[in-house]
Amino acid sequence: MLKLYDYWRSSAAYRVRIGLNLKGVDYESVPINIMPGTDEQMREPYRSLNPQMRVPALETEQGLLTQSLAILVWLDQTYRNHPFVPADPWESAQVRAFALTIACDIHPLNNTSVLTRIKLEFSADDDHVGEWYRHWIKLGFNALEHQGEQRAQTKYVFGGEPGLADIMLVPQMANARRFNTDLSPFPRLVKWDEEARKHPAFIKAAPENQKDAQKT
Ligand SMILES: N[C@@H](CCC(=O)N[C@@H](CS)C(=O)NCC(=O)O)C(=O)O
Repeated sequence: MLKLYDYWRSSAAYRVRIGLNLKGVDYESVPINIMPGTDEQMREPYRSLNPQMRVPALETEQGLLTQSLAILVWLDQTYRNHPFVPADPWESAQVRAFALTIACDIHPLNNTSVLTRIKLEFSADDDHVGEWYRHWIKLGFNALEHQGEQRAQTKYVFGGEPGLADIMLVPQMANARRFNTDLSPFPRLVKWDEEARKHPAFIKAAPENQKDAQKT
């Protein structure tokens, strides 16, 4: 069985949990506590297993996979039911652009290690950290909301079934709510997120429904 090195509050791991559930693939979740101060991702035995020292990582029959987007592509190519991206090259590029805005332009700037560094090395207090966090979300969400306005209204981000864009959006919206981001300028994103969170694959993947939730 696949083994997912996971953390309930990790939005990157949340993406992979949704992907696994949409494909209907059984997996074992192995929690790695990344809370600052505990930092299991930086300690043995996880550090040797995944020198990147981040979650998620997926243990497969062929070896360990890291990076949530690479894992999602592998899942999509390995399990052909419920495709995550459309077959059409133009449409699939739109979906990937949406996903990469979150994966490359928002998430890396708001990662735990980045927040810890601006606190410890640059004396940012909690208010500054919150401002920093919300700043990058607002910039990225502005682009996604504006691009969404150019398209017809759809149930999910790119059509009638949830795909890669929804897999990326829902965890990022959870982060945005956690840091009290004003989401009123992003009505389409809010609507898509609300819709996706009713889907069983997304419910099962939700942070509060993980075995390590709130205990750590
Ligand atoms: N680009 C990576 C990001 C992985 C990542 O940064 N995960 C965070 C949790 S969401 C983490 O493990 N952080 C630990 C740290 O920053 O020390 C991916 O998409 O998998």
